[in-house]
Amino acid sequence: MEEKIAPQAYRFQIGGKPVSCKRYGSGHINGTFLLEDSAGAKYILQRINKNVFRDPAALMGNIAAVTEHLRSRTDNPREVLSLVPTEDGKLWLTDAGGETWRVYRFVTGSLSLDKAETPDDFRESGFAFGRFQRLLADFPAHTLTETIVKFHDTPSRFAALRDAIGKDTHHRVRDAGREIEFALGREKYAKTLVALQDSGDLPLRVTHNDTKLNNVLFDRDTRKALCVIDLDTVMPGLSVNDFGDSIRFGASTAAEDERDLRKVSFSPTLYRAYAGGFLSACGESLTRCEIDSLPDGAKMMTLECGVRFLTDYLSGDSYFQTHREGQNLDRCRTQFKLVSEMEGSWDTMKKIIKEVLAE
Ligand code: ADP
Ligand code: GN1
Ligand code: MG
Repeated sequence: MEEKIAPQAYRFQIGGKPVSCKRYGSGHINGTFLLEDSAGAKYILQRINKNVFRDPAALMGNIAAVTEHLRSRTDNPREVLSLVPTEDGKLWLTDAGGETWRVYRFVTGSLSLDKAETPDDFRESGFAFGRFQRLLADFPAHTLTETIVKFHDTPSRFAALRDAIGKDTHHRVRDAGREIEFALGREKYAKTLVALQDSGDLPLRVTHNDTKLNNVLFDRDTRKALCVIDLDTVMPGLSVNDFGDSIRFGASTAAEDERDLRKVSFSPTLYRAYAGGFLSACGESLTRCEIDSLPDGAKMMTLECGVRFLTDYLSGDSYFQTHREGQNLDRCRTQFKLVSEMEGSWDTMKKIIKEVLAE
Protein backbone atom coordinates (compact mmCIF):
# COMPACT_ATOMS: atom_id res chain seq x y z
CA MET A 1 0.00 0.00 0.00
CA GLU A 2 1.34 3.43 -0.96
CA GLU A 3 1.74 5.59 2.12
CA LYS A 4 1.92 9.33 2.44
CA ILE A 5 5.49 10.51 2.04
CA ALA A 6 6.93 11.18 5.48
CA PRO A 7 7.84 14.90 5.65
CA GLN A 8 11.23 13.92 7.07
CA ALA A 9 12.12 12.41 3.67
CA TYR A 10 12.42 15.92 2.21
CA ARG A 11 15.17 16.85 4.63
CA PHE A 12 17.91 14.48 3.42
CA GLN A 13 20.31 15.03 0.52
CA ILE A 14 18.77 12.48 -1.82
CA GLY A 15 19.34 12.94 -5.55
CA GLY A 16 15.83 13.97 -6.66
CA LYS A 17 12.44 14.77 -5.20
CA PRO A 18 10.79 12.05 -3.05
CA VAL A 19 8.06 10.38 -5.12
CA SER A 20 7.05 7.38 -3.03
CA CYS A 21 7.46 6.04 0.48
CA LYS A 22 6.23 2.61 1.59
CA ARG A 23 6.58 0.50 4.71
CA TYR A 24 9.30 -2.03 4.07
CA GLY A 25 10.88 -5.22 5.43
CA SER A 26 10.01 -7.41 8.38
CA GLY A 27 12.15 -5.98 11.17
CA HIS A 28 10.58 -5.96 14.66
CA ILE A 29 12.12 -2.75 15.99
CA ASN A 30 12.54 0.29 13.77
CA GLY A 31 10.06 1.94 11.41
CA THR A 32 11.47 1.16 7.96
CA PHE A 33 10.31 2.75 4.67
CA LEU A 34 11.42 2.29 1.09
CA LEU A 35 11.82 5.76 -0.37
CA GLU A 36 12.10 6.49 -4.10
CA ASP A 37 13.03 9.76 -5.72
CA SER A 38 12.26 11.40 -9.05
CA ALA A 39 15.66 10.30 -10.39
CA GLY A 40 14.66 6.65 -9.86
CA ALA A 41 17.04 6.12 -6.93
CA LYS A 42 15.96 4.09 -3.88
CA TYR A 43 16.70 4.67 -0.21
CA ILE A 44 15.84 3.20 3.17
CA LEU A 45 14.31 5.79 5.48
CA GLN A 46 14.21 4.67 9.11
CA ARG A 47 12.71 5.98 12.31
CA ILE A 48 14.83 4.67 15.16
CA ASN A 49 12.80 3.08 17.93
CA LYS A 50 13.38 5.45 20.82
CA ASN A 51 11.92 3.11 23.44
CA VAL A 52 14.56 0.54 22.54
CA PHE A 53 17.49 2.84 21.77
CA ARG A 54 17.72 5.51 24.46
CA ASP A 55 20.68 7.40 23.00
CA PRO A 56 20.15 7.68 19.22
CA ALA A 57 23.06 10.12 18.81
CA ALA A 58 25.52 7.64 20.35
CA LEU A 59 24.00 4.84 18.26
CA MET A 60 24.49 6.86 15.07
CA GLY A 61 28.07 7.61 16.16
CA ASN A 62 28.69 3.84 16.40
CA ILE A 63 27.24 3.25 12.95
CA ALA A 64 29.22 6.06 11.33
CA ALA A 65 32.47 4.76 12.83
CA VAL A 66 31.83 1.10 12.04
CA THR A 67 30.76 1.73 8.43
CA GLU A 68 33.78 3.97 7.89
CA HIS A 69 36.06 1.21 9.18
CA LEU A 70 34.40 -1.40 6.96
CA ARG A 71 34.60 0.91 3.94
CA SER A 72 38.35 1.20 4.42
CA ARG A 73 38.56 -2.60 4.08
CA THR A 74 36.69 -3.06 0.79
CA ASP A 75 36.60 -1.61 -2.72
CA ASN A 76 32.98 -2.58 -3.31
CA PRO A 77 30.53 0.14 -2.12
CA ARG A 78 27.67 -2.41 -2.15
CA GLU A 79 29.33 -4.29 0.72
CA VAL A 80 28.88 -1.53 3.31
CA LEU A 81 25.85 0.48 4.43
CA SER A 82 26.07 4.09 3.35
CA LEU A 83 24.34 6.91 5.23
CA VAL A 84 22.84 9.86 3.33
CA PRO A 85 23.35 13.19 5.17
CA THR A 86 20.59 15.64 6.00
CA GLU A 87 20.32 18.97 4.17
CA ASP A 88 22.46 20.54 6.90
CA GLY A 89 25.13 17.86 6.68
CA LYS A 90 24.20 15.73 9.72
CA LEU A 91 23.90 11.94 9.68
CA TRP A 92 20.47 11.90 11.28
CA LEU A 93 17.68 14.29 12.10
CA THR A 94 15.47 14.75 15.11
CA ASP A 95 11.95 15.89 14.23
CA ALA A 96 9.61 18.12 16.22
CA GLY A 97 8.15 15.07 17.95
CA GLY A 98 11.59 13.97 19.19
CA GLU A 99 11.87 11.05 16.74
CA THR A 100 15.25 10.30 15.16
CA TRP A 101 15.39 9.55 11.43
CA ARG A 102 18.17 8.37 9.12
CA VAL A 103 18.51 7.45 5.47
CA TYR A 104 20.67 4.74 3.91
CA ARG A 105 21.31 4.27 0.22
CA PHE A 106 19.34 1.21 -0.88
CA VAL A 107 21.91 -1.42 -1.82
CA THR A 108 21.14 -1.85 -5.51
CA GLY A 109 20.28 -5.28 -6.89
CA SER A 110 20.00 -6.74 -3.39
CA LEU A 111 17.43 -8.79 -1.55
CA SER A 112 16.96 -9.95 2.01
CA LEU A 113 15.57 -13.33 3.00
CA ASP A 114 13.28 -14.25 5.87
CA LYS A 115 14.08 -17.88 5.17
CA ALA A 116 17.04 -19.54 3.45
CA GLU A 117 15.81 -21.10 0.22
CA THR A 118 18.81 -23.44 0.11
CA PRO A 119 21.55 -24.41 2.58
CA ASP A 120 23.91 -22.39 0.35
CA ASP A 121 21.99 -19.19 1.13
CA PHE A 122 22.51 -19.87 4.80
CA ARG A 123 26.19 -20.74 4.32
CA GLU A 124 26.62 -17.39 2.56
CA SER A 125 25.04 -15.50 5.46
CA GLY A 126 27.41 -17.33 7.83
CA PHE A 127 30.31 -16.23 5.71
CA ALA A 128 29.06 -12.62 5.77
CA PHE A 129 28.72 -12.47 9.57
CA GLY A 130 32.07 -14.25 10.03
CA ARG A 131 33.74 -11.76 7.68
CA PHE A 132 32.03 -8.88 9.47
CA GLN A 133 33.55 -10.04 12.74
CA ARG A 134 36.98 -10.54 11.20
CA LEU A 135 37.00 -7.09 9.56
CA LEU A 136 36.14 -5.47 12.88
CA ALA A 137 38.78 -7.41 14.84
CA ASP A 138 41.09 -4.37 14.82
CA PHE A 139 38.33 -1.83 15.50
CA PRO A 140 38.85 0.01 18.84
CA ALA A 141 36.01 -1.62 20.77
CA HIS A 142 36.22 0.81 23.72
CA THR A 143 35.05 3.67 21.45
CA LEU A 144 31.67 2.01 20.90
CA THR A 145 28.69 2.94 23.03
CA GLU A 146 26.78 -0.01 24.46
CA THR A 147 23.49 0.85 22.73
CA ILE A 148 21.47 -1.61 24.82
CA VAL A 149 23.07 -2.44 28.14
CA LYS A 150 23.23 -6.17 29.01
CA PHE A 151 21.69 -7.00 25.63
CA HIS A 152 22.79 -10.65 25.58
CA ASP A 153 23.15 -11.09 29.33
CA THR A 154 20.84 -14.10 29.53
CA PRO A 155 20.53 -14.17 33.36
CA SER A 156 19.26 -10.55 33.24
CA ARG A 157 16.69 -11.63 30.66
CA PHE A 158 15.51 -14.27 33.12
CA ALA A 159 15.32 -11.65 35.88
CA ALA A 160 13.08 -9.56 33.59
CA LEU A 161 10.91 -12.62 32.96
CA ARG A 162 10.53 -13.25 36.70
CA ASP A 163 9.58 -9.62 37.16
CA ALA A 164 6.93 -9.85 34.42
CA ILE A 165 5.52 -13.05 35.93
CA GLY A 166 5.35 -11.40 39.34
CA LYS A 167 3.57 -8.30 38.03
CA ASP A 168 1.33 -10.12 35.55
CA THR A 169 0.09 -6.75 34.32
CA HIS A 170 -1.99 -8.21 31.50
CA HIS A 171 -3.29 -11.33 33.28
CA ARG A 172 -1.55 -13.54 30.75
CA VAL A 173 0.46 -15.76 33.11
CA ARG A 174 -2.47 -18.19 33.14
CA ASP A 175 -2.12 -18.67 29.35
CA ALA A 176 1.61 -19.33 29.40
CA GLY A 177 2.07 -21.87 32.21
CA ARG A 178 3.91 -24.43 30.09
CA GLU A 179 6.23 -21.88 28.54
CA ILE A 180 7.05 -20.36 31.94
CA GLU A 181 7.85 -23.79 33.32
CA PHE A 182 10.04 -24.60 30.31
CA ALA A 183 12.00 -21.37 30.73
CA LEU A 184 12.48 -21.50 34.48
CA GLY A 185 13.69 -25.10 34.23
CA ARG A 186 16.67 -23.73 32.28
CA GLU A 187 17.50 -20.72 34.41
CA LYS A 188 20.66 -22.27 35.82
CA TYR A 189 21.91 -23.12 32.34
CA ALA A 190 21.40 -19.45 31.36
CA LYS A 191 24.55 -18.51 33.31
CA THR A 192 26.87 -20.72 31.23
CA LEU A 193 28.21 -18.17 28.74
CA VAL A 194 28.31 -15.09 30.97
CA ALA A 195 30.28 -17.21 33.47
CA LEU A 196 32.83 -18.05 30.75
CA GLN A 197 32.97 -14.37 29.82
CA ASP A 198 33.48 -13.31 33.45
CA SER A 199 36.26 -15.84 33.94
CA GLY A 200 38.01 -14.54 30.80
CA ASP A 201 37.63 -17.85 28.94
CA LEU A 202 35.44 -16.22 26.29
CA PRO A 203 36.94 -12.96 24.95
CA LEU A 204 34.90 -9.84 24.21
CA ARG A 205 34.98 -8.95 20.53
CA VAL A 206 33.24 -6.38 18.36
CA THR A 207 30.10 -8.27 17.39
CA HIS A 208 26.86 -7.57 15.55
CA ASN A 209 24.48 -8.99 18.17
CA ASP A 210 21.44 -9.30 15.90
CA THR A 211 22.56 -11.78 13.25
CA LYS A 212 19.18 -12.70 11.78
CA LEU A 213 19.22 -13.90 8.20
CA ASN A 214 17.19 -10.85 7.16
CA ASN A 215 20.00 -8.63 8.44
CA VAL A 216 22.20 -9.69 5.51
CA LEU A 217 21.64 -8.46 1.96
CA PHE A 218 22.27 -10.88 -0.92
CA ASP A 219 23.14 -10.04 -4.50
CA ARG A 220 19.98 -10.78 -6.45
CA ASP A 221 21.90 -12.21 -9.41
CA THR A 222 24.81 -14.11 -7.91
CA ARG A 223 23.06 -15.03 -4.64
CA LYS A 224 26.27 -14.16 -2.79
CA ALA A 225 25.99 -12.36 0.56
CA LEU A 226 26.81 -8.72 -0.01
CA CYS A 227 26.30 -6.55 3.01
CA VAL A 228 25.59 -6.90 6.72
CA ILE A 229 22.88 -4.42 7.80
CA ASP A 230 20.99 -3.45 10.99
CA LEU A 231 24.05 -2.17 12.82
CA ASP A 232 22.17 -0.69 15.79
CA THR A 233 23.47 -3.33 18.18
CA VAL A 234 27.11 -3.49 17.08
CA MET A 235 28.90 -3.55 20.45
CA PRO A 236 31.48 -5.56 22.30
CA GLY A 237 30.01 -9.06 22.70
CA LEU A 238 30.60 -12.79 22.30
CA SER A 239 31.38 -14.40 18.94
CA VAL A 240 29.37 -17.46 19.96
CA ASN A 241 26.27 -15.32 20.42
CA ASP A 242 26.60 -13.97 16.88
CA PHE A 243 26.88 -17.55 15.66
CA GLY A 244 24.00 -18.65 17.85
CA ASP A 245 21.52 -15.92 16.96
CA SER A 246 21.87 -16.82 13.29
CA ILE A 247 21.22 -20.46 14.05
CA ARG A 248 18.11 -19.77 16.15
CA PHE A 249 16.50 -17.84 13.30
CA GLY A 250 17.87 -19.49 10.19
CA ALA A 251 18.31 -23.18 11.10
CA SER A 252 14.60 -23.51 11.82
CA THR A 253 12.37 -25.17 9.23
CA ALA A 254 9.61 -22.61 9.85
CA ALA A 255 9.02 -18.92 10.47
CA GLU A 256 9.79 -17.43 13.87
CA ASP A 257 6.06 -16.95 14.55
CA GLU A 258 4.74 -20.21 13.03
CA ARG A 259 1.67 -21.39 14.96
CA ASP A 260 1.76 -25.00 13.83
CA LEU A 261 4.64 -26.34 15.90
CA ARG A 262 4.71 -29.56 13.87
CA LYS A 263 6.33 -27.47 11.14
CA VAL A 264 9.04 -26.14 13.43
CA SER A 265 12.24 -28.18 13.58
CA PHE A 266 15.90 -27.57 14.15
CA SER A 267 17.73 -28.50 10.93
CA PRO A 268 21.21 -30.00 11.43
CA THR A 269 21.76 -29.56 7.67
CA LEU A 270 21.24 -25.81 7.90
CA TYR A 271 23.33 -25.67 11.08
CA ARG A 272 26.20 -27.40 9.27
CA ALA A 273 25.91 -25.04 6.31
CA TYR A 274 26.04 -21.92 8.51
CA ALA A 275 28.93 -23.28 10.58
CA GLY A 276 30.83 -23.94 7.34
CA GLY A 277 30.39 -20.35 6.13
CA PHE A 278 31.01 -18.71 9.51
CA LEU A 279 34.10 -20.74 10.42
CA SER A 280 35.65 -20.37 6.97
CA ALA A 281 35.48 -16.59 7.44
CA CYS A 282 36.60 -16.21 11.06
CA GLY A 283 37.34 -19.69 12.47
CA GLU A 284 41.11 -19.20 12.53
CA SER A 285 40.80 -16.26 14.89
CA LEU A 286 38.55 -18.07 17.40
CA THR A 287 39.94 -19.60 20.59
CA ARG A 288 39.43 -23.24 21.59
CA CYS A 289 36.83 -22.22 24.15
CA GLU A 290 34.90 -20.20 21.54
CA ILE A 291 34.87 -23.15 19.13
CA ASP A 292 33.75 -25.52 21.88
CA SER A 293 31.00 -23.12 22.95
CA LEU A 294 29.38 -22.67 19.52
CA PRO A 295 26.57 -25.17 20.25
CA ASP A 296 25.93 -23.35 23.53
CA GLY A 297 25.75 -20.06 21.61
CA ALA A 298 22.99 -21.56 19.45
CA LYS A 299 21.01 -22.95 22.36
CA MET A 300 21.54 -19.88 24.54
CA MET A 301 20.41 -17.36 21.91
CA THR A 302 17.33 -19.47 21.15
CA LEU A 303 16.45 -19.82 24.82
CA GLU A 304 17.13 -16.12 25.48
CA CYS A 305 15.03 -14.98 22.54
CA GLY A 306 12.18 -17.25 23.65
CA VAL A 307 12.42 -15.73 27.14
CA ARG A 308 12.37 -12.20 25.65
CA PHE A 309 9.26 -12.98 23.55
CA LEU A 310 7.57 -14.53 26.59
CA THR A 311 8.43 -11.53 28.78
CA ASP A 312 7.06 -9.16 26.15
CA TYR A 313 3.89 -11.22 25.80
CA LEU A 314 3.34 -11.12 29.57
CA SER A 315 4.06 -7.39 29.63
CA GLY A 316 1.55 -6.48 26.91
CA ASP A 317 3.69 -6.57 23.74
CA SER A 318 5.47 -3.28 24.23
CA TYR A 319 8.90 -4.17 22.77
CA PHE A 320 8.61 -6.35 19.65
CA GLN A 321 6.24 -5.14 16.95
CA THR A 322 3.26 -7.50 16.65
CA HIS A 323 0.67 -7.81 13.90
CA ARG A 324 -1.79 -10.13 15.64
CA GLU A 325 -2.83 -11.14 19.11
CA GLY A 326 -0.67 -13.80 20.75
CA GLN A 327 2.14 -13.37 18.22
CA ASN A 328 4.83 -13.01 20.88
CA LEU A 329 3.61 -16.17 22.61
CA ASP A 330 3.69 -17.98 19.26
CA ARG A 331 7.23 -16.70 18.73
CA CYS A 332 8.20 -17.91 22.19
CA ARG A 333 6.78 -21.36 21.46
CA THR A 334 8.82 -21.81 18.27
CA GLN A 335 11.98 -20.84 20.13
CA PHE A 336 11.33 -23.31 22.94
CA LYS A 337 10.54 -26.10 20.47
CA LEU A 338 13.91 -25.41 18.83
CA VAL A 339 15.66 -25.43 22.21
CA SER A 340 14.27 -28.85 23.07
CA GLU A 341 15.25 -30.20 19.66
CA MET A 342 18.77 -28.83 20.10
CA GLU A 343 18.95 -30.57 23.47
CA GLY A 344 17.98 -33.80 21.71
CA SER A 345 20.65 -33.26 19.02
CA TRP A 346 23.40 -32.03 21.32
CA ASP A 347 26.02 -34.64 20.38
CA THR A 348 25.28 -34.13 16.69
CA MET A 349 25.70 -30.37 17.07
CA LYS A 350 29.13 -30.85 18.63
CA LYS A 351 30.15 -33.44 16.07
CA ILE A 352 29.16 -31.18 13.17
CA ILE A 353 31.48 -28.41 14.41
CA LYS A 354 34.37 -30.90 14.59
CA GLU A 355 33.61 -32.18 11.09
CA VAL A 356 33.32 -28.70 9.62
CA LEU A 357 36.67 -27.73 11.14
CA ALA A 358 38.30 -30.84 9.70
CA GLU A 359 36.98 -30.17 6.16
P1 ADP B 1 14.97 -3.51 11.98
O1 ADP B 1 15.93 -3.07 13.06
O2 ADP B 1 13.61 -3.04 12.23
O3 ADP B 1 15.07 -4.98 11.75
P2 ADP B 1 16.57 -3.19 9.52
O4 ADP B 1 17.66 -2.16 9.51
O5 ADP B 1 16.98 -4.59 9.64
O6 ADP B 1 15.47 -2.77 10.63
O7 ADP B 1 15.75 -2.99 8.15
C1 ADP B 1 14.58 -3.73 7.87
C2 ADP B 1 14.68 -4.35 6.47
O8 ADP B 1 14.88 -3.30 5.48
C3 ADP B 1 15.86 -5.30 6.26
O9 ADP B 1 15.57 -6.62 6.70
C4 ADP B 1 16.07 -5.22 4.75
O10 ADP B 1 15.13 -6.02 4.07
C5 ADP B 1 15.74 -3.77 4.43
N1 ADP B 1 16.94 -2.89 4.36
C6 ADP B 1 17.48 -2.19 5.38
N2 ADP B 1 18.52 -1.45 4.96
C7 ADP B 1 18.66 -1.68 3.61
C8 ADP B 1 19.53 -1.17 2.58
N3 ADP B 1 20.48 -0.26 2.83
N4 ADP B 1 19.35 -1.63 1.30
C9 ADP B 1 18.38 -2.52 1.01
N5 ADP B 1 17.51 -3.03 1.94
C10 ADP B 1 17.64 -2.61 3.22
C1 GN1 C 1 14.81 -7.88 16.82
O1 GN1 C 1 15.54 -5.61 14.71
P1 GN1 C 1 15.32 -7.04 14.31
O2 GN1 C 1 13.94 -7.36 13.90
O3 GN1 C 1 16.37 -7.44 13.31
C2 GN1 C 1 15.68 -7.77 18.07
C3 GN1 C 1 16.59 -9.00 18.17
C4 GN1 C 1 15.75 -10.26 18.21
C5 GN1 C 1 14.85 -10.29 16.99
C6 GN1 C 1 13.89 -11.46 17.04
C7 GN1 C 1 17.35 -4.51 18.92
O4 GN1 C 1 15.62 -7.88 15.67
O5 GN1 C 1 17.39 -8.92 19.35
O6 GN1 C 1 16.57 -11.40 18.24
O7 GN1 C 1 14.06 -9.08 16.87
N1 GN1 C 1 16.47 -6.55 18.01
C8 GN1 C 1 16.57 -5.76 19.10
O8 GN1 C 1 13.36 -11.66 15.78
O9 GN1 C 1 16.05 -6.04 20.17
MG1 MG D 1 16.62 -6.15 11.07
